[in-house]
Amino acid sequence: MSAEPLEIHLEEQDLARSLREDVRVGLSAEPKWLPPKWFYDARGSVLFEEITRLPEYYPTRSERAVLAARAPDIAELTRAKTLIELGSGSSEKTRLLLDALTDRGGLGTFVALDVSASALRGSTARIAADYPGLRVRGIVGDFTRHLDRLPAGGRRLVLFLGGTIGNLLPAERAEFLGRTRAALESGDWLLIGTDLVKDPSVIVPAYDDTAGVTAEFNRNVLRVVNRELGADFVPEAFTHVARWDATNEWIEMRLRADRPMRVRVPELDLAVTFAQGEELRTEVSAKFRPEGVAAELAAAGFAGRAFWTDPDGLFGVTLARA
Ligand code: AVJ
Repeated sequence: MSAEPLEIHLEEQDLARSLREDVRVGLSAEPKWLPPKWFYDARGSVLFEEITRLPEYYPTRSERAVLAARAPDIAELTRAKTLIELGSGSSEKTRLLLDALTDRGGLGTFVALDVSASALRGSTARIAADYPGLRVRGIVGDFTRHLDRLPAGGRRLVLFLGGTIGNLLPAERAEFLGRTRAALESGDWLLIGTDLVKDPSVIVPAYDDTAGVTAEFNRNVLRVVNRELGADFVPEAFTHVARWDATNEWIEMRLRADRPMRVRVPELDLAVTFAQGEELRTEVSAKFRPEGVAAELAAAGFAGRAFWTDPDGLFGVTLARA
């Protein structure tokens, strides 16, 4: 079966409006920041896929190890009829679950929701080609805003993998989990991947690789703002910074201005100045403790059913019931 045409819930205009708003607010703030969602244009999505194959970037491999070992258990426990992946990207690890759920029988529909139309188009087409008989739907949308658009009914299992929940700030996480719970019915399931707190000597290189791919990924947000809003950022004049925040237990990616700069954003009628050494925060990637994950899920109305890690204990996957 071929994938159905993408359902576009994030209209181009809508996307453009939220980018403008985010850039206006973030670049006017002190300290300056931009939300990580804007990394993922076509080039950013390719760079992210490259990151997942870097020797230093353990989260993808570790999560894959958990899913490879536990997919049959997850299929058995949930008996899902509908698999919904939020922030799906390439949906590569999802195949482990698709395999287990189709082996078990009963899976009818796969739904992928992502802000990146390019990533979604590729992933839904490949999955539709490889899983004949499965209904495959791609929804271009923002998982913080479009949860109400998910298909109703049918013993649903929602996947939120990759540790992407760590890119939300604690208050945003609580809101996201609450909305996810509200979008589900009692008895539906949530499978969520969380990178775990560990020695920063392991975490920092994962966000500051020697090949410089993460640095390019980081600078890509400036290219997106240049292209979409006519800004004149010089990406090469910013140094990639990855810093572990021990208090918040998260890593931050920043872009540090190498020299004083004045950047114009014509579409916003905005000019911003950077002092030499000034840093723009582009991403927070929180790391979790098992008890913290359990508490946040419980606060949102989920009941934890299982928590698994890879053999090295780097990454956690939690199965919870609505
Ligand atoms: C989107 C959560 C999988 O925070 O680790 C990778 C994005 N940023 N390298 C993460 C990312 C820098 C990533 N996730």
